[in-house]
Amino acid sequence: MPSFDVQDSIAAIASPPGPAVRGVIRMSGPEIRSALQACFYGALPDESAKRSSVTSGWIDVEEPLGRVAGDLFYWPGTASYTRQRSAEFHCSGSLPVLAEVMRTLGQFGIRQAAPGEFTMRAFLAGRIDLTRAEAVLGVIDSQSEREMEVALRQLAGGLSGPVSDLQDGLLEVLAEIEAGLDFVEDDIEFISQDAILQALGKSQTTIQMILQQIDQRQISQQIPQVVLWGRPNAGKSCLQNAFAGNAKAIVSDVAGTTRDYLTATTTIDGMELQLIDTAGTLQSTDQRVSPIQMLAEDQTESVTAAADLTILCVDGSRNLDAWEQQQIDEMAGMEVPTLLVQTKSDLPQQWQHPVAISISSETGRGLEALGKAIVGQLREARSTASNEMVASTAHRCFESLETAGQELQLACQYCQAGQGDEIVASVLRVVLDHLSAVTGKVFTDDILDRVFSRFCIGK
Ligand SMILES: Nc1nc2c(ncn2[C@@H]2O[C@H](COP(=O)(O)OP(=O)(O)OP(=O)(O)O)[C@@H](O)[C@H]2O)c(=O)[nH]1
Ligand SMILES: [Mg+2]
Repeated sequence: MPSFDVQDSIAAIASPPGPAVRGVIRMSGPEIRSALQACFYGALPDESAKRSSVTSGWIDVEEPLGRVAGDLFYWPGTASYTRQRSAEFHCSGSLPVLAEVMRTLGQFGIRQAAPGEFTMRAFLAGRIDLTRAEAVLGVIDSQSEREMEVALRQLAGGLSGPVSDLQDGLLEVLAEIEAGLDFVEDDIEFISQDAILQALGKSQTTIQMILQQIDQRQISQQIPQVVLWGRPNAGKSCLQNAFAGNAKAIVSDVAGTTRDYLTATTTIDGMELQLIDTAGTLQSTDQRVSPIQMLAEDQTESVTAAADLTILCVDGSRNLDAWEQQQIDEMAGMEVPTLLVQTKSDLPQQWQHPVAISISSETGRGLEALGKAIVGQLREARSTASNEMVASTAHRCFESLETAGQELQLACQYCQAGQGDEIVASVLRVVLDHLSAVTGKVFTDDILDRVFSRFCIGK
């Protein structure tokens, strides 16, 4: 549990656990200078220096180690991450050595930091807002390149920007309404009813947009889904097996082998994704569609609609049929981005198309290019789905934003009904409070506890 006392001095091993050549001990707080003066042997940088500096020396610890040599990075004033006097001692990465240094610092009044305490100090000092603090955690916690990307984007501003703009806009409206209230007797109107309604309406749209993005984020947080579809016998199952490697799907030259969709998780170019093999589509040319086939095709349609990307597999070794030609013609307008794959390129090819990616699951030819195209498409789709955010931020902010939206709606209604500026102003203050909870301008110990206790020690 993090401590909210920022006046005492803290230290923690900040290098990752496990054997490492270099170890780092991070310190922050007013007392670290006097503690270092007592135990660090080396030229401590001048306290009045404007910038951080590094100096070599050693820290005296108990025998048998005696002394631990290292480099001391020192931030004298408020230029540090926590805006407090801060330092890092870089030395041997051996855990017993680091533990000895921590013990020595403890003897000089520097206590072990709680999880997330450095980041919490940065937050309390106004260096970062809550969504960025959560982004720091997101970066630390990220399990994949994708999660890391989202967290880094949030760290760079993400949600803070739009919410701050929203606050600024509403504060301006509030200020004008309140100014009008002061001069109500002089009959001076600072802002017209129409202008208030327009500003509130605009803010409401922004809130709805952010809420929608949070919702979408929850969907897009899943592993991307890539669906293979096309005619029976096109080579979909072979392609899935070629990528997933574990020959999961049954393949045969009997058309209609796959009746249920099969999911395989695989990693292509560092991106984890789900490759879904579906039952081939008979529709329209074969009138004798069995109930099982119809069910299978319905399933194919629904997984295709929910996919992040689809791959239309078309057999290159035989002529295109009318249905395939139609799908290729309509590809550009499909709701889900679609790649065209020409399969069985090891056999004599019967058709050509400028955007088709030619592959052979048999020989492996073209699979690398297809992999790159898949990952490229998914990355592009993701970068346009802006404002993705760390799950904990989304979870924490959703309620505040939703309430802010409802209160704003109320303010609009009061305004429209001509209920008086006083009541509109009071509701707007409530809206602003809820928005402040998003960025952490208004926070409770409980929120801080929830956010920072999930960090690891040293961060
Ligand atoms: N020569 C060659 N044959 C292939 C290739 N890919 C698939 N095949 C053959 O094509 C036939 C159909 O392959 P599948 O992967 O089962 O086709 P599917 O699209 O899953 O078919 P359904 O499950 O019936 O919809 C099998 O006999 C495969 O061996 C390839 O790259 N080269
Ligand atoms: Mg199949």
